[in-house]
Amino acid sequence: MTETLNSWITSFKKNERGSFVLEYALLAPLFMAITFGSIEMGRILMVYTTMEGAVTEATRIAMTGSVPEEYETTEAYIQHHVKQSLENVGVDAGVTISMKVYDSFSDVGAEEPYTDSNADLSCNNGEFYTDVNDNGTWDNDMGASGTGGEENIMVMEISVDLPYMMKGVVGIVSEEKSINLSTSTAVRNEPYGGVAWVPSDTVGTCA
Ligand SMILES: [Ca+2]
Ligand SMILES: [Ca+2]
Repeated sequence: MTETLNSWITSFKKNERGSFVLEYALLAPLFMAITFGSIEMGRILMVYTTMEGAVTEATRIAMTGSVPEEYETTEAYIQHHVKQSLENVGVDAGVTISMKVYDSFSDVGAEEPYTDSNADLSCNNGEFYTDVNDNGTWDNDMGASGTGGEENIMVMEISVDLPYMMKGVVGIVSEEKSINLSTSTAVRNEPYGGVAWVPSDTVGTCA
């Protein structure tokens, strides 16, 4: 009886080991996907936090209209600061920095006004438009490039096309090779006594 019991226990242990190996084989890929996925998520979060820090610092400088030493313009400092911050977390490509200036918050992202004579909701057919940003063409966003002058509204946007580090793991759930991260902020420049940017009232015609 004891022998039978012992042999049964031995066989149960063997089975248990076999079942452990099987379970491990099934769970290992999942466990690795979770581990590497967490590393990837951590990296994305780190880059995003860096972008937010950079946009805050860049806006803080631009708002005061001051040009930090060793730089010719505020824009040059911002470009350098943002790129340097991102390089520190391993991002040296795919970075876009956009600085746009507007006359008021309500103008942010708005199109240049035009007379829609043929009522087709697009500027065409020789219709007149106001070239607010003075670039010689009708735009669906009237923002002029740059940080503007005192009391102007400035919108700063940083976007990064970040290639996945763990493409193999991400490939299980997505075919995308990179993730697009973007952060922006809109502020009113301080009345620092400089010259304000003024919207242009030049009239153009749409083709
Ligand atoms: Ca039209
Ligand atoms: Ca324009």
